[in-house]
Amino acid sequence: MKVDPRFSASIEDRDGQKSLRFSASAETALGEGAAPLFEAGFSELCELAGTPSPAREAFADARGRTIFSNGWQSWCFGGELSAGERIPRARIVPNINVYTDGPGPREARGEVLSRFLSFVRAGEGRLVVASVGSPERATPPVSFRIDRETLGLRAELGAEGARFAAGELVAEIRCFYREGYFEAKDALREAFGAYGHFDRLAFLGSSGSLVPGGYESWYNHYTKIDDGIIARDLESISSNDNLINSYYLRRGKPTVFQIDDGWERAVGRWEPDPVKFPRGMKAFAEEIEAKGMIPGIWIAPLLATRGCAIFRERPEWLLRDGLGRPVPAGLNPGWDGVFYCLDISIPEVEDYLAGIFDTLVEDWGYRYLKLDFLYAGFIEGARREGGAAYRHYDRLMRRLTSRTRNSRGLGVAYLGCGAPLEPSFRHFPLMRIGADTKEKWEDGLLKSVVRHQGRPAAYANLTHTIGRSLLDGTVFVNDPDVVFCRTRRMGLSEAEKELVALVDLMLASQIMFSDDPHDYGDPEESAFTARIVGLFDALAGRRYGAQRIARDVYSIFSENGRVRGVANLSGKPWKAAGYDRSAALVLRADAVEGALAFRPRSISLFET
Ligand code: 9PG
Repeated sequence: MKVDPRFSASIEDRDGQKSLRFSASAETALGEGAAPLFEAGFSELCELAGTPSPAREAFADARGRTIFSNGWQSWCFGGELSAGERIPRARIVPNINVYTDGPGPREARGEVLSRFLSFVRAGEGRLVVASVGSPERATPPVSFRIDRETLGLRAELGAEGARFAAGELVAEIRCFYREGYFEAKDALREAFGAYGHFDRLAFLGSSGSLVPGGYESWYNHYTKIDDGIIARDLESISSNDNLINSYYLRRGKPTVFQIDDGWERAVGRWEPDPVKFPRGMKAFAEEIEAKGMIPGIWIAPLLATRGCAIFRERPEWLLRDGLGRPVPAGLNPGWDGVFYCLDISIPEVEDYLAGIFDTLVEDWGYRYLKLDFLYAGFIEGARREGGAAYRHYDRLMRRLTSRTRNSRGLGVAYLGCGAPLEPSFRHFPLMRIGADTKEKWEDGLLKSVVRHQGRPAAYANLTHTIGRSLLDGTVFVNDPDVVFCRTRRMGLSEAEKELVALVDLMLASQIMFSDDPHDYGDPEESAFTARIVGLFDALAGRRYGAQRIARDVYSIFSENGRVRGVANLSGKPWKAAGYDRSAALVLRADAVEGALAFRPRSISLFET
């Protein structure tokens, strides 16, 4: 192992894993760009992790192995890549890359860039590396660069502008080999066990099977919400057999009712839109609470659009480049086009945001806060107070999420979205781990022309939800985004909706929907909803895993081995033998020559 001379390394055994601890050799200031941390050959890593020799041989076959690539933030790709597969960078619309690029150089040809953690898998064997940092003090985000041919590893820190005292811990990396999906998962959970960060979500679900659920307004009304629409959805959610009422409310499970983007005057001006919400937002929180639900609200605290007051009144709060120009933080046709962000190194910005959170939680009564577009905290720019972005981000997010109970003693939860994964997990155990679901399978323009990996589309969403399932219950309580039961304003087929619902239940930990409960009740929707509730009941209470079998095809399995199946996200049937039709819980497959052909864009499950 080659360690950068600025750092010294020690290796210890912890939880049956190797813990590589790196600290600053002397007082150190990091300049521009990513700082190399260490390099190791694959055989060294295998040695460290105690990899048995048959597994090493299996890893040596480049076509039989996959490498896990974990993108920087929630909407980025996360999943296993085979030889030759790459995640494209967006083109034509450069501001799309602002969403997905993290700190440091882009992925080079011949390497897989994975943030925070990665693994190489051959068969059931996984060699895992994960940056666990320290619960005491935030450490910089770590990027792993894995040579696709040799599997050699380079790790680097995203800590531009950071200063470390002599002896200060800069990274703790865990390295282990495990055979089996659940074995790897358990080891990952132990690696992050010291954080105890799931405790703060206990009020959202009975411990053990923590599955928050509820309604959110985005994937139906989008920004076109108002007092009347929300009031109607709130009124109807408990009055018919819609999914949330059937599976959560009537059963007395904690249920969220969350108002999404569209309530605010402008993104960056966090006051109720006086035309759409003339009564303000407090009344809703009270009404939601009175109906026995947890009031939720969306906010993108770090953003500023041209239409918001900050832009005119506090121009000095905007993040600027070296020439003093505001730095674009992305592009959203639904708002003002290009938007900008705040300089979170400025203490007054922090106080201002903390004041807004006081209002949301204490004055208005919201208890489920969806903090969106958090990647903006890491955008490159000339921060007024200097220093490393990760420290400013950590300080600010710690403060904004510090209230875990309101003054009435009721629990408060925070959902991270569009958030840099490693810097966020300690503050946001509840985390969006993929692109938006969207009520259509694919977005042709964003996929093929722009090549946006985080495009809202069911296909991208499912790929990420399956791909990041190992992180669910270990690093995060994975929010897979919404499921759909509705038939109106719907571009997904019944089999696609079923695929989304079952993947979300089995491989992630939150079930939200955006259907209009007011509209509920056409026979197709009612029958589908009842069937999904039945399947949720039949499948609940077990742990599930998923593993890539081929491009866009995954095997699904329960820990006890009784449930097995195939999720086929590809556009072609997938043929496989060894499944018994008569044992099907869900069958979207046709018999062919002694095997089954699993239909495109569907899931089939069997129980023995
Ligand atoms: C509100 C929405 C919803 C949604 C969030 C987020 O990469 N993109 O182009 C992109 C744009 C918007 C977006 C996600 C990705 O949606 O995930 O749940 O809250 O904001 O504006």
